[in-house]
Amino acid sequence: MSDKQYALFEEQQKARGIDLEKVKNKIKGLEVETPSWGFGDSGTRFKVFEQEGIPRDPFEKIEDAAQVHKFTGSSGAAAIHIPWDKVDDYKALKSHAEDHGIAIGAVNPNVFQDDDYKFGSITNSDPSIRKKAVDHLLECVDIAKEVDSKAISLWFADGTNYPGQADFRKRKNWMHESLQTLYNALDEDMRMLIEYKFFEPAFYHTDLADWGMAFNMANKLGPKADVLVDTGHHPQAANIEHIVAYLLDEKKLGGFHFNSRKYADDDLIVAAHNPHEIFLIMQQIVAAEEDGGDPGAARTAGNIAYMLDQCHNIEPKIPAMIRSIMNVQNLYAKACLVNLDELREAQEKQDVLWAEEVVREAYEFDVTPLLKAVREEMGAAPEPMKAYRASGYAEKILKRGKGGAG
Ligand code: AOS
Ligand code: ZN
Ligand code: ZN
Ligand code: ZN
Repeated sequence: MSDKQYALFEEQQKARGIDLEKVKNKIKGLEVETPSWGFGDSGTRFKVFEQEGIPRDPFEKIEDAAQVHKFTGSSGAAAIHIPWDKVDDYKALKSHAEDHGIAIGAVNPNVFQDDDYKFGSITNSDPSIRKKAVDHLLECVDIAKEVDSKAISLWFADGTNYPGQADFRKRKNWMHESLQTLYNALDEDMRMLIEYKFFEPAFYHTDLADWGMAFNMANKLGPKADVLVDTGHHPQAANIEHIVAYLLDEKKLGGFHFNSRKYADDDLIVAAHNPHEIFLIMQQIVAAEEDGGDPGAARTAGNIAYMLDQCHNIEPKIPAMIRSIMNVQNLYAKACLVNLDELREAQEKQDVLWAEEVVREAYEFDVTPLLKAVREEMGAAPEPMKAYRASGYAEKILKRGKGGAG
């Protein structure tokens, strides 16, 4: 049955001038990292509901992340968060990941959970606290080198709650100084991804509030620094695909934290609420990839670190990750179906409705047969959610009990 559906789909796309083999290869090349912290117990400031079967340590988090890869074939790395994932032997963690068929992805320093960081970490007016934070960043670079990760992923809670509380300009300079120290410690083939967020936990100002500030910082630091776009970190109605296109053109788009939100930084399953937005983001990426020959050409998909950053506080973690990966693939696949020649022509003719239609047409295709075919060819499960459900893994991990790692 699936063969028949795929044959029909193939015929339909051929007639539109779409090279499906190329599309398939692009989808196969799309890797989305899972966050180790997304497998632990998490919640809101009101309640953390403990689930049964939560990993008890970083090793078990890696095992769960490997399940996501096993069924989707597209999530070959898991990002770690230090000290949440602190272990005595990082080499052992790396080989544990490899034994389970995945790699360690981005290393995320944590400079927001100690009491010392109440008034900031790398922007704190107290030099000894800035030093403590920078030392932790440097420790994370060492860890990255040990686990052979090429990316340090940075998010800072630093900010203030009240006007007058601190000096914005001083803090900006402390931020630069601290990040420069981190930058200098990176090997040539490593990079740092700078994430921005406009509010929370600070509610008046955040030191890296938007993409412009992160971009400026990354530019000042140099080629090893890029911007990380978390889809939940913008004011409502921000045009994220425009930001993405801008950063692509500047060759400063380092990666993504994918999630969806309705109100704030809700960290829900990606595309649960914003499928069209993710599609339009992907469309900008695909278009930039295809413009590869131009001087303003974007990075290829392989150089963008696609990551999930989600907090599943009521749903089981592993299938929520699988669903998220499937949603990203679905929307990327649709983006690959935009007929770019037609789009260019419509744009040149300034035909507003035609251009809009060319983009919309791709979004409206059902890409299920295509994704099933791709997964089959990759040796993954054609229907990952069903396959995971049938695998018995969810039942097997119940023996871990409650009270797993946070
Ligand atoms: C926080 O809002 C950021 O999205 C971080 O990327 C991430 O969620 C955090 O580092 C994990 O707590
Ligand atoms: Zn994030
Ligand atoms: Zn988020
Ligand atoms: Zn966030």
